[in-house]
Formats: sequence, C-alpha cells, structure tokens
Amino acid sequence: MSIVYIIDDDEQIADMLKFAIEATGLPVVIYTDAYEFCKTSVGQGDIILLDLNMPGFDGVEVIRTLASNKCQAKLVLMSGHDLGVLHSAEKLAQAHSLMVEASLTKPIELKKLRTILSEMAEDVPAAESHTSHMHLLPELHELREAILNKDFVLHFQPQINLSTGRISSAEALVRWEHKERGLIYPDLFIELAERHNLIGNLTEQVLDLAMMQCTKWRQNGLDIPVSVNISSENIKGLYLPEQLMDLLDKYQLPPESLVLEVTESALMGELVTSLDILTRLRMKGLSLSIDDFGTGYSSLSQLHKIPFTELKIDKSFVMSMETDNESRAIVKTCIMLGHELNMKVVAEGVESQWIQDDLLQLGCDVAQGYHISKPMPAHDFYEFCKNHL
Ligand code: G
Ligand code: G
Ligand code: MN
Repeated sequence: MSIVYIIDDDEQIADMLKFAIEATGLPVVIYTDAYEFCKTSVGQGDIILLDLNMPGFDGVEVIRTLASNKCQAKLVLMSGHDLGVLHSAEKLAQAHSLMVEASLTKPIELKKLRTILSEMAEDVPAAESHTSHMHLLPELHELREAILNKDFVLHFQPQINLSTGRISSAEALVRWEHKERGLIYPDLFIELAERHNLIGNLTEQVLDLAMMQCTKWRQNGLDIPVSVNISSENIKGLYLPEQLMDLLDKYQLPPESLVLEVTESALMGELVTSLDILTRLRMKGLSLSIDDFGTGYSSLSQLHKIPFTELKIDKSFVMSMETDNESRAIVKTCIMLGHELNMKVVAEGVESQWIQDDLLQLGCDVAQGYHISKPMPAHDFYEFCKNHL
C-alpha cells in the first residue's frame, strides 16, 4: 500500500492533514523537518505532500533532492503563496521528470485532498501499470504494415467563428484502424513514426485523405479549409511546397483549402531550412498555423520571422482559464499578440460555454473544443455542419 508523507514545518497543519488522510485508510508519516525527510527512501507508488515554503530547507530544495534521487513517488505540492509560485514549482518538478499529481493552495480543502489521494492510491502498483501501458504501444513492424496497407482514417474537429457561431474550418486528426485493437490514437504512434523515418509517408497519406475529404465536402456545398498537423521532419524536406501544390492540383483545390499546423518545438531544429520551406509555402498561398502556442520554445522574434497566418493558443491555458486567472491572462495576451502580428487567433480546448463567451469578449476569432464538438468521422462532421451552418 502507498505511504503518504507529509512534509510541512507547521505541526498543526501536518496533524490536521494526517487526521484527514488516515480516514481514507492510508498510512501517514509526518516530517516537520524537510532535511530529515530527504534522508528517507521513498518508494514507487508512495505519495508526498510537500509544503513549498518552509524555513531552512524549503520545498524547492526538496524537489531538487527528489530529482537527483530519481524519485518515483507522486507529488502533491502545497503553498500558501499565490498560484504563480505553485505553477513554477510544478513546472520545475516536471522538468526534473517528477510526477506532480496536484497542486493545492492553502488553506487546503480537506474534501478535495481526500478525493485526490484516493484517486492516486488506486493506481498504486506503478510497475504493473507501466508494463500494461507499454503493452498498448504498437510495434514498429505493425506500423510499417499499416502504412503499406493505408490503414488510417481521419477524424475532424470543427472550429467555429466566435462572432457568428458558424463553422469556419476543420482540423484533421489521424487515427489508425487496427484490425484487432480498433482505433489507435496518434499519441501512441506519431512519435514512433517520427523516430523511424515513417512520418513523411504517413503525413502524405494524411494530406491526401484530408484534401480528398475537402473536395467531397465542397461538392456537397460545404466549403471550408482543412488543417493538417505537420511534424518537424516534414518541414525539412525541401520539396514539400512542390508536393503540396501537386496535391492541390490533383484535387483541383485552391491553396486556401489547406492550413498546415506546425508546433513551436518543430521549428527548433533546422530553423533556416524550415524558414525557407515555410516562406515558400506562404508565397504559394497556403496558410500556416502555429500550434500549441505557449508550450514550446519559440522566441517572439521567430514568430515574427516566420510568416504565420494563424496562432493556436494551447489548450492547457484555455481549458483552465475559467478557474485560473493566470491562464486567462496568458490567453488574453496571446490574443493581443496574435492580432498585433496580423494573425487569426484560435483557442483550442474550449470546454464550456463560459470559456466560449469569455473568449468572444477577449476578441478571440475562432474556437475549437469539446464544448463545441469532439473530433468525429467525416460523415458525422458533415451532418454536424448541416445543423450548424
Ligand atoms: O486527436 P488527438 O487528441 O488524439 O491528437 C493527439 C495529438 O496527435 C495532437 O497533438 C495532434 O496534433 C497529433 N496529431 C493528430 N493527427 C496528426 C497527424 O496527422 N500528424 C501529426 N504529425 N500529428 C498528428
Ligand atoms: O496538439 P493539437 O493541438 O493538434 O491537439 C489537438 C487535439 O486536442 C485533438 O485531437 C483533440 O482530441 C484535443 N482536444 C480538442 N479540443 C479539446 C478540448 O476541449 N479538451 C481536451 N481535453 N482536448 C481537446
Ligand atoms: Mn493541432
């Protein structure tokens, strides 16, 4: 069973937490001296409730020590400071590959804490769950076969124009139709494809499927652009602009039909080559979108150098903007930045009407998210649009 360690210099708080946690049946050990705690060996599956602000050895020093011990326990951070401190401590711990399961501001809501702990304690046998997860990863030879057999389909997620409420475009998201396992999501195979030089071929199939679908919709009166996600490997091939023009030619589509989504981190590698290719794509009239904006490493000057037409604010900020003022401030700033640079601003991760309304207030152009619709097969997408145009 997991042990819960409480590291807090305030004895009264530590006792109160202990009392609340023991009610869940989990054993609890208190350390009011963080330095002493760092001498104990914490097991995989254990849970550490760590107060950040302690006199002497503080929470950040504990994080550093846990990281150098390659600690596999789950962390819950607590702080009486503002959310900013919690956020940066969380980021720091994650950068050290520690598992941060939750961050709580003091005073701690005991009910919330108990819920979090019981959820965490359930999946305790970490070694086992790890192996079963590994089992889910497809094998390289399966992926090679799938690419040869073209076993991929696209799902489409609608994007709406916030001021009119109308559907303005679709993001294409690839899924692998596996004979035994059913649909496999891209998180499980894109990286594999990238590592083994298969992403070029896979992206070619995705682009072809996307443009074929776009043509079919246009023939049925639905004229919207389709966005496709592009990997860093894809923007290193100097012939990409020509290939894309051939593809548009094949389907008799104007360049406005295709939007390429590139993540910030994809641009990091060979910036000069990417810049060459992306500039030529823009010259040919394709739209370029910077995806997951805010999570990558691009400096503002890169944003300025590359001729993006669209900025997609990462869903992590949008999803939390209702409850987290700092996230909202980031979203607001991204909207202003995007507009200053003449870009269309898209918010992804819109999960509630409140967020949708707030984004409209903030001047955001386009929204995408589960509140509007999850990604869906092409036919369902078409039906959805008929009801929403
Ligand atoms: O659809 P889903 O939420 O499972 O997508 C997970 C991730 O996979 C997203 O980051 C998305 O950008 C990425 N992804 C989806 N389809 C493609 C694709 O065709 N090519 C690449 N490179 N990434 C994709
Ligand atoms: O990394 P990229 O931006 O391409 O990721 C797109 C993916 O994000 C989609 O495949 C979709 O499954 C997911 N997504 C879209 N909207 C939402 C949302 O409102 N909430 C969550 N949690 N995920 C979303
Ligand atoms: Mn995307």
